[in-house]
Amino acid sequence: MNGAESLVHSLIDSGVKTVFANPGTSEMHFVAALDRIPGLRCVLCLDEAVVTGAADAYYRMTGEPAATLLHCGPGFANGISNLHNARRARSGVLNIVGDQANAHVPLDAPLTSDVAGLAHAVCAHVHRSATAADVGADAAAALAAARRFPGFVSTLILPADTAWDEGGVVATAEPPAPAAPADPAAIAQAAAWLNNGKPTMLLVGGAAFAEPALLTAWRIAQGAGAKILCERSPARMPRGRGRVPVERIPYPIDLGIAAFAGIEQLILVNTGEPVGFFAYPGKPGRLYPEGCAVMVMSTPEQDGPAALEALAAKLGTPAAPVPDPGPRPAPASGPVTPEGVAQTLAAVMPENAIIIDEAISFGRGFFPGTRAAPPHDWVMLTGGAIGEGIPLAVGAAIAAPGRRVIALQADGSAMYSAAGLWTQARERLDVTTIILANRKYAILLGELAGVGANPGRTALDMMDLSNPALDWVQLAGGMGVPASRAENLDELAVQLAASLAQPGPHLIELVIG
Ligand SMILES: Cc1ncc(C[n+]2csc(CCOP(=O)(O)OP(=O)(O)O)c2C)c(N)n1
Repeated sequence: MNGAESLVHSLIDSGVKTVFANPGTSEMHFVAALDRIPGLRCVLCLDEAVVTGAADAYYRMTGEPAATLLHCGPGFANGISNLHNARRARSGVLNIVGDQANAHVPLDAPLTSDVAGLAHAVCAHVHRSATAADVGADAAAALAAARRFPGFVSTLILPADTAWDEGGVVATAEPPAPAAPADPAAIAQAAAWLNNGKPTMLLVGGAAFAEPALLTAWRIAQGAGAKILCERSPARMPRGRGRVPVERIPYPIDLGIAAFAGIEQLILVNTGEPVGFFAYPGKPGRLYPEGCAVMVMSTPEQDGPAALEALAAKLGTPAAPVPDPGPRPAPASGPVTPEGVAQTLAAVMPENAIIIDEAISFGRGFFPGTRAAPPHDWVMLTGGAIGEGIPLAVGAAIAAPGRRVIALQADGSAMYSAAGLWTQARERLDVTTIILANRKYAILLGELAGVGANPGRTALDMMDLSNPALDWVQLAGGMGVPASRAENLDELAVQLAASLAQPGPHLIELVIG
């Protein structure tokens, strides 16, 4: 058995099921081993940002790391922005990066680069195999690192000789340890704060989004008369009918600060301190008021759901029904507005849909309008590195067959990883992408004003995508994804319903005037 074969056997024996891949010469023995040893679904992606974004979504939907196959430092670097997003989502991802054979590194051939240096920027675990005999155990260790609660990005660098040399030894990853419990003293302190009558907020994130933890958090807040908010960009949040109406920290700095106004005590549950997405001249970096007391009830690495249960028990919080969001709306009609898109979405999305949200500025109002939709999961861009929506849709559809994926996709962000549409077509994935075609970097126009910069012609041109206008119907069609264009909400409703009734991918270019 060579090193590559030991790697494939070790992955399969350790429970890995899926590889998102963009291979090169140094990975040929690994690719050949994938061929010989059945058991892994291999998904070809035509850009590494698609590979890594798909792996991120796969973890968010299954709680199990997928493997990625990346080519040398440059291939890894192409995928780094979505590994950054995966790190922010606390997703477990196992990267396998082929590299120059160990003896070839000193010759400084063209693709030789500092893979480990690049990997350390986004990974919790980085290891380079020394010999074929090490590869199996190294893979098992890297996988165990990716699975550590709540999930980490992990990289195994596989020099070509360690793949082709004989002497591979199969190894199996140790199962992950359960999440560490929160400190009982922290839970007691949170209970005391919620009982002392001061204005208090629960800020919830990460693992505490899992049902029923979010319901428990909401019940606690209702019972104690506290406010509740969730982190700005949830990795995955259960939403729709029967789910609790928890709002996100707003993106614009002034709204973010306003959301915390008057709060004197802030309790963090599986999330960090709330801070501005960026610094703005003359504005605070932290969103909560000066003098507000802050405590960590559970860190993102601790068992937030159990901590919330313990807190509810300590407080004697009664069960509370989830508020009725009212009747499911009918599809909206007329000119395109964010509220209208949300209404149409709520009207036509199927039960148990997965919503991918890289809607950027246009999507800020989508939460309230989708409360009366059937139960669904909402998956967001977590790390602010745009260009993950289309890859997330790929990974979610592969992770959750039978569930419809609807991607709300801003046009500028879509261009970074549009190649993912090809994988959607090739794998016949049930994904409907709605391109929000405002033909500009609208969010940056707001940011220009926000930082107090001068909006001259050159600056405005840097945010204009209308010259030439992108033709998404042709772009999608050229990659095998059937597409249509909607100019108003009536056309959106018809095209969306038609796409949901058919298997396979579809793209709707929604023109925003
Ligand atoms: C990887 C990366 N590159 C650049 C940026 C800076 N950036 C933030 S938003 C944005 C434009 C987004 O435009 P679009 O996706 O069309 O959404 P809209 O602003 O129109 O809502 C850019 C370029 C970023 N956040 N991440």
